Amino acid sequence: MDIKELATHFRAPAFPGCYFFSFEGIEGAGKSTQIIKLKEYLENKNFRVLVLREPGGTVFGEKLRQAILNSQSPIHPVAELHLFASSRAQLLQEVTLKELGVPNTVIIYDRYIDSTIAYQGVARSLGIETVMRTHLSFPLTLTPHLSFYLRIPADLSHTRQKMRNAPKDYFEKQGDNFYDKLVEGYDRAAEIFSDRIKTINGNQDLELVHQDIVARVESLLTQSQETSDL
Ligand code: T5A
Repeated sequence: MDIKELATHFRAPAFPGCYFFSFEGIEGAGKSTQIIKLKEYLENKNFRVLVLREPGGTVFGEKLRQAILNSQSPIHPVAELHLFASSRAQLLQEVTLKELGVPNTVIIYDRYIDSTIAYQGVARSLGIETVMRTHLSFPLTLTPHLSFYLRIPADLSHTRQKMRNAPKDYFEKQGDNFYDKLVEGYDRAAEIFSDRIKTINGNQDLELVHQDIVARVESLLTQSQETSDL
């Protein structure tokens, strides 16, 4: 099976009137900032919005998050891959699938499988195919309806990280080359999942970023409405 064929095994959950979105990008791309703005926008349209983060979102997932991001010693890339996939499977099963059964719900993930493709698949050199194969069992085959990849260059990530002035976590300690590979990894993911992943310029005023995201969301909502009217 090649990558294109592997990609056909992944699909969005079918809960009419409910949506699953994810935000992607390197550190400082603006994911958390834009998630807050999109949540508010959708709540004003009377959606029930839940924000979940990866790794994390469940008691088990938060333990994994602490173990990875606070690690003082190197973690083998294969171990990283399986730890992130474990947190993801638990979150999908314990929270996401249940909550999407409640009408009018939108689930927003702060990072999902495209992070694993970029970080473990490309930057850690495990290969995109390896990451996709690890996700072939349900519920890991579920994908968001739309993923917003906030694209910024590596040097802007460093500038924004410095401005935040917080202690560096496990991945933030990696060098420039690592961040260039992450951008390459996300670009590859956006090519493979071109219907789902929307690349947004994250290096513009945050209101303009928000407007680009809202335009994509509105287009999906209109399309879903037209389909349900048929
Ligand atoms: N990971 C995760 C993997 O390796 N594999 C996986 O499968 C998964 C799921 C998680 C780490 O785990 C790794 C990747 C990560 O290293 P995290 O803390 O969840 O870490 O994620 P981070 O990316 O580290 O979160 P950040 O807070 O750094 O980035 P955000 O959320 O993208 O950025 P945000 O919104 O906090 O903004 C950063 C700063 O920039 C400003 C904001 O005000 C803020 O100060 N900003 C802008 N400034 C100007 N213009 C704009 N348009 C701006 N947008 C934001």
